[in-house]
Amino acid sequence: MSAQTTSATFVSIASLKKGQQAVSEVIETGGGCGTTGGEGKASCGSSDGQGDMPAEIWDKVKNHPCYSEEAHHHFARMHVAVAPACNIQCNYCNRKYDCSNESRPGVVSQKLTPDQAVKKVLAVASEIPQMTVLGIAGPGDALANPKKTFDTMRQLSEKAPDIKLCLSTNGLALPDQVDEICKYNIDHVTITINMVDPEVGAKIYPWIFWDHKRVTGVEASRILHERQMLGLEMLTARGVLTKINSVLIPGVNDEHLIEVNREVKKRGAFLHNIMPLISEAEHGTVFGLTGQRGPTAQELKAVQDACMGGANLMRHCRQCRADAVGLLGEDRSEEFTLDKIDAMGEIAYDLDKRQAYQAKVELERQSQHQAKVDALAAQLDLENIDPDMTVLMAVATEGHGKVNQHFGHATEFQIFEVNKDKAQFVGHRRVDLYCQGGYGEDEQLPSIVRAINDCHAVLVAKIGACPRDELKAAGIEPVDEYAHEYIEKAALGWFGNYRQRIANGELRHVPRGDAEIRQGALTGAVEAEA
Ligand code: CLF
Ligand code: SF4
Repeated sequence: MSAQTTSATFVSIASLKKGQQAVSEVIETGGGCGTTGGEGKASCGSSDGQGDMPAEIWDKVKNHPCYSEEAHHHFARMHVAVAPACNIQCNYCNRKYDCSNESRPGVVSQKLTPDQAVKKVLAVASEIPQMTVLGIAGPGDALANPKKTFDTMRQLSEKAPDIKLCLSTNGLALPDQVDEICKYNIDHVTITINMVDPEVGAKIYPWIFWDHKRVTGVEASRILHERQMLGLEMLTARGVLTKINSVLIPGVNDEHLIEVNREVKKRGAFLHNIMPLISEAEHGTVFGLTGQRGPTAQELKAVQDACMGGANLMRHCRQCRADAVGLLGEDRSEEFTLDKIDAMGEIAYDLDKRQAYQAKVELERQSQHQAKVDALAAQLDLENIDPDMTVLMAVATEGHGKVNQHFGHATEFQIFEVNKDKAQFVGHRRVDLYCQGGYGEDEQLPSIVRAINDCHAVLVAKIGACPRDELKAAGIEPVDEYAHEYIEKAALGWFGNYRQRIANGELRHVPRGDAEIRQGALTGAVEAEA
């Protein structure tokens, strides 16, 4: 039976809770958020600020939108697609498929030479001063294309010294390239690690290209695994911050990712990013064609929650295109095509202007943090209300950490887990655009509801009567009273009011169901542009 057609939940939450205990028992404690990995915080350096993190580490993560959840509301990243080749095959990858409205790894509209890439970075940096990080993430493997990757990095370390350099790799070539990585001050390296057991790996990787030949089966995964672990240990020893990306494939490596989390934590990984498998037949991947499904929202969260206590978790990944530009969750790559960059003429790299802008962003970020602290302090203890009551809330935002987007303009909702002691980002949900050409598209509403069906409320800057009614009918409260407030302040404000209404007998708290993780391109957005 195809995995796509079964409704079975592969991830048993009860069994994962047992796994979590195992993680806590086995892991030796690392040094907080140091280079030796942290303690299962939701996202290192997130909304709790520097905390106990050493200053030199905080300096590396505070403006990196992937390494700090808080930073991702304010700072942008860009990728340059200079690395087309790959040295392994993953069953979830097909780099031939491209759609300009598709957001997932391996997808790219224009491949670049290093010189074109450098020009593009300088152009973007002059237009988007909050762009702080340049990453090379494919469309193949950054380190399977070492000449192109390091030529780009070398030029940028000279011409744009304030931009942090970052790369992403499957790890096969990593041990051979650690010296080059350090030579160009590439402070952030992501390794995709989906298994630590080659038997599991054989279900994900049909082959690798190693020692001038193709190796298949369990042997291929054994070699890949050993190279990944060695590369990770070498980077940790050199003080490079490492993030591990793992693709959650239901029925293949779901519970196994707890062991992956434990092993990478032991070897000094700074962050662990557990992402849902994206799998559609139209992508032409092995998993897409064989009907292997991705996880539901609850299955993803169950594995992530079970890993709390291991390496720090990243939950705000947007599974970016290899040519993405902008804040995570937005994509401005269409504004920076090669012909548009050529039309810009000579590009001036104005470091002072960039630094002045980033200082302003830092102030905004501090006021967001203070607003959250104040909102938490204002939460009341209420009689007859479970002090542990926790809800999920969806938020429409276009950045700056505020509730500042109309319901109809959202192509994703950020998901916050809220109780009286926290308002914490725990994920995002992509949705088709509701408002198309100035009109609400009611056919999109059921899919939007399914995407946020586990939420009690949705915070928006504005919402029309029709979606408002449909959301209410589905048991999700539409909330526009907190338009343009900081997200955590708004979420805690609504939650305090919600608890009060329950205490007054106006409402009954009812748990919500599961939600769908949106697969494939955002078709609504395509139609809107047509
Ligand atoms: Fe790019 Fe990756 Fe660097 Fe970030 S992305 S190379 S660490 S700058 Fe970030 Fe995008 Fe997720 Fe990657 S949201 S896919 S984790
Ligand atoms: Fe595709 Fe990356 Fe896997 Fe290579 S390592 S096959 S580029 S997903």
